[in-house]
Amino acid sequence: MKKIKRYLVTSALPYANGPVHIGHLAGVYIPSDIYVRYLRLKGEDVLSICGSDEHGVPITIKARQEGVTPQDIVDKYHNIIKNAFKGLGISFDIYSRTSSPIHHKTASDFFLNLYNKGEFIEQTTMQYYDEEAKQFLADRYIVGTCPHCQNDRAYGDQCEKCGSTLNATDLINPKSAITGSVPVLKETKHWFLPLDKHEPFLRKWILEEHKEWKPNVYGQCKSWLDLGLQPRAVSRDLDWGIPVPLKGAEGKVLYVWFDAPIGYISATKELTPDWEKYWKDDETKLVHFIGKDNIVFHCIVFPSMLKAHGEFILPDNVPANEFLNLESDKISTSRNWAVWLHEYLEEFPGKQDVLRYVLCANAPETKDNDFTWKDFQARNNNELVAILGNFVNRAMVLTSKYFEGKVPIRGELTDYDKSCLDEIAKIKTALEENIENYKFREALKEAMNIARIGNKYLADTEPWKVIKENKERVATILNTALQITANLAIAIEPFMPFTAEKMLNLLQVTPLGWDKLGSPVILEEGHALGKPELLFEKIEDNVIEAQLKKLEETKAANLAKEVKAEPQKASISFDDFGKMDIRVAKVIAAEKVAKTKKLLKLTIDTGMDTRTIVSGIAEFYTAEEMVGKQIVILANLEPREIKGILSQGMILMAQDATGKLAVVAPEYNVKPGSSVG
Ligand code: B3M
Ligand code: ZN
Repeated sequence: MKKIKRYLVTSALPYANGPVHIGHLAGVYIPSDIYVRYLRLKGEDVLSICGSDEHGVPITIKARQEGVTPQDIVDKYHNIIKNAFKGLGISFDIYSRTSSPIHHKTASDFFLNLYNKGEFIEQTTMQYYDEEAKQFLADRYIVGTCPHCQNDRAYGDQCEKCGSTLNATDLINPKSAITGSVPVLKETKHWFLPLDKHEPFLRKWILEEHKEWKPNVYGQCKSWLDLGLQPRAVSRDLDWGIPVPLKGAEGKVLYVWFDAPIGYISATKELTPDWEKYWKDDETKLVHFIGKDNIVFHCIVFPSMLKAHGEFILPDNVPANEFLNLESDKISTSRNWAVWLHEYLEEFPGKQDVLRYVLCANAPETKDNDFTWKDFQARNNNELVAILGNFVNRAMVLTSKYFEGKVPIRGELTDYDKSCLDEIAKIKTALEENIENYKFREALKEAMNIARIGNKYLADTEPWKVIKENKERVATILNTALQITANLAIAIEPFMPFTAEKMLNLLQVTPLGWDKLGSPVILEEGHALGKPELLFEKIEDNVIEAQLKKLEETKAANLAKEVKAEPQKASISFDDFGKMDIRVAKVIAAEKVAKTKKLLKLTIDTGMDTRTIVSGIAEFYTAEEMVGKQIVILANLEPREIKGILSQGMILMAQDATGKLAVVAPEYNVKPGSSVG
């Protein structure tokens, strides 16, 4: 076994084209933060590296949609993401970005190093080109009809309707998403990393030497390797990214997946002049935390790049997680189906650890998992409040009540007291083993077991009863309970740093190192504690309902977007149109029609007369809202009786795909009776 002197821990660089959501957190950032906090507590030399991934086509698309520059987009999201991570206590040593000059230089040099060694091959391929926009089109910039399901909004790389992976040339009727024109195929030259050449090395390194990798990671690597690797382009025709540093390569940039992992190196460089120690010394353990869609890049492509370069170490492990779903649906940025971290922090102030706890307890470590708000509430109320918070609070309150808030004399421990404290020493070993093997859910369970032991200890020893006859024994009990509390404060720090800090405050001690965990004597007799305070509070039903309602609204909005407009009706003559008397009117009075849900009775001024119209809009407008509004009516519609009321005409309303109604009105007030046509 190789000796480990230091750790370099990287977390996937989030794309700066949207904020971070719970799926990212559960998959990557919470596990990596638990790991590095644990190592720091143990006094290890560790660097935690992350930053924004600011290149790639999706960012240019987003910029075009919003009518701003790609730099505007990445500036906006880089800051949102960076602040949100900080708010959740994700303790990166650096959160850098790939648009920084240091990264551009590092990535450029890396490319040149490989180029000069002849590690690339050059290939000319045919690529779609937009003659109007005078640019090559990335696959995402080509839309057309999917050859498999006939969806007419498929992209050049994928059909989102049927999920098939496509080549741009597979699309029927391809069109440029930039100008709408029909693209032409044109020759273009690119540089390729011949992964096939590195295959023998990769097979040995992964399949033989890293059998300990998680089955999902190992399995994915094996199937890639078994299929046989192909050369992969490391450049693109695009105007956003790091220019290919060669003559004659104008208009070409490094492919985002070539430059992004180099971002880990640039960020380390930016952080410390000692960066080479972390990247080039065999005694460094390099670990990449990523989501499952990044496995091939971190296990196959980046290691091939590092190997080709020759000076760098390779990752020791790549503990990728599976995906987290939200209320049984795939999390999706474009469909806004997510719980966004920056919104959570605003809506649940002071509850960072609740989210950290729930996402770790429910992390998709071995299979996809589901986040539900009900589970979030249940874990908070039944676990954090009822187990952790309850134990700590009882230990604190009883000490304050019987011993003026001072750690009481330890006295003689019974066998039972000793066995409880021994349990905690065992938990320490289990915790370490789990964390070091990237089993964070199990590790968290172990940490919580300390609180479970504490609760059971108090329930079994019943100090509130014993106090009547034997205060000395109660001193021993509470001393033991407080030692358990101190142990708990250490054990939960990697998972719930905010709570750990509060607990240190309650106990009035400075941070305790990991080596103290398992010790039966952490707090000294007579040591004065702080005032008891609750660590967690119950989350009520209405809070959860509000979150569920928000998701319902997202669903409705998505549905409205997806439903296409009704096809056009048969043509009518100009005469037919002329027969309709459409004019502006004003609502003078309105009331709900008794015993109906949908109907309002409106009294309106038509400029010609005052009349009554019954309209089915009560689900969308109240009677009060309607009074005073200008509306547009079809005045000469045959009168008819509705619920015993004679309705003379019809109000014109717009109706969207979900059935929602909106009143149609002139842009500014006009005289009632004005004709419309
Ligand atoms: N930005 C992909 C992602 O967020 C990518 C990770 C880069 S890590 C070098 O899924
Ligand atoms: Zn399709």
